[in-house]
Amino acid sequence: MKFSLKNSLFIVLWFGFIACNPKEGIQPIDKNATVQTKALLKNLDKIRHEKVLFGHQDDLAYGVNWWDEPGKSDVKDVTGAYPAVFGWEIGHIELGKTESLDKVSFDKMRNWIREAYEMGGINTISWHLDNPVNGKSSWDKTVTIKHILPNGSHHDVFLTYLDRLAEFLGSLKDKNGELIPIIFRPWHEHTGTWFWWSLAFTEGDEYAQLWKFTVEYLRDTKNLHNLLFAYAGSNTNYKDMWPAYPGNDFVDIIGFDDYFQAKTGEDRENDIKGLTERLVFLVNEAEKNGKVPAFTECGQEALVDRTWYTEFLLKAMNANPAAQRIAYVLTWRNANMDRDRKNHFYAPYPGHESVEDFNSFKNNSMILFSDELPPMYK
Ligand code: BMA
Repeated sequence: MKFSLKNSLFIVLWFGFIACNPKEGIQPIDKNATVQTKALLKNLDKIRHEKVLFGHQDDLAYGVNWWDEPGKSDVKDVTGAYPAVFGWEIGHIELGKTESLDKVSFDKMRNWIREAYEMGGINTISWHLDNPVNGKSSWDKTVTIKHILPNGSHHDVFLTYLDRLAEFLGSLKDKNGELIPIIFRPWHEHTGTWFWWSLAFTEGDEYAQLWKFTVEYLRDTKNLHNLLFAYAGSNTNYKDMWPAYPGNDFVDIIGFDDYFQAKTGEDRENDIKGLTERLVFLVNEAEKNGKVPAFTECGQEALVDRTWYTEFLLKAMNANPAAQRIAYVLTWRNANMDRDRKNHFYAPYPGHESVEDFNSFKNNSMILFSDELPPMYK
């Protein structure tokens, strides 16, 4: 092409068009998000139209019959592949402790997060933090949020908690010293009534204020640019998520958490229908707002229903094309039965009766584990 004023004007206009074109793809709420963080959101939004990524909480840290063994994972032991999404829990980071509320060493967790990232996987973090006002656990049910907001009696304690959280999030780096993208999912299940940050213990828009404060503090005060913010209610009163929504400038991913008891016959069918309905609602709302929908926590404790993965979860997703458009589904942790809780596991482990069903789930063409995951950070 000959270089002329007309041509250069054309080039300038063309690049301007690309830069401003909304079709360019979804962008994180953090304009200064790292390149990898931006790519992750874009790729999640792209892949969800064809695939659903499988995730598991604390997968590399422990399993039903093992604790802290390099390379081990219950999911990998039964399917040959690691999950695509790795969930981590950092409750007690706010207290300056070296171990989480589930007794996982934070130093080791940092390494596992790096391991997951370096195999191409996705890390998401939840935070069951203690109550900054009275020192009780997450499951304390007292009015708290208004006391930790700016001008509240315990705002300074809350800032100390956020500082410790930020230090951890900012310490998650790959071998080149670059920050690892994290889907951060604070203040979850607020539509339920079991955590102190529940909507039940707030007035007006206090919850949204807490959410916005958290985002701004981490992003703008602490300059953390490796975070995607996931906003997730619970199946309980899930529609309350929308009146409480902090707004499109403060959320990247929208989801909800949902757990299922083993049931039979019509009750089971109704539960499946209910899940499809909630997923469809979630996906439609997320899409209307230009956000990525995800099934941020789920499972059936101890997999009493041996075909839960294919006959329940997959069936509920396959019942409606909208329900299939979630980016990932994360099942909860496989607690170690000697050191922690017994029968508190959500993925099968070697010898469990649902191994075969779980492998059929993995082999479904819609479901992706780490072995089939395309590059998510480019
Ligand atoms: C809960 C249970 C608890 C755990 C908490 C945070 O749902 O698994 O045992 O302490 O999550 O991981």
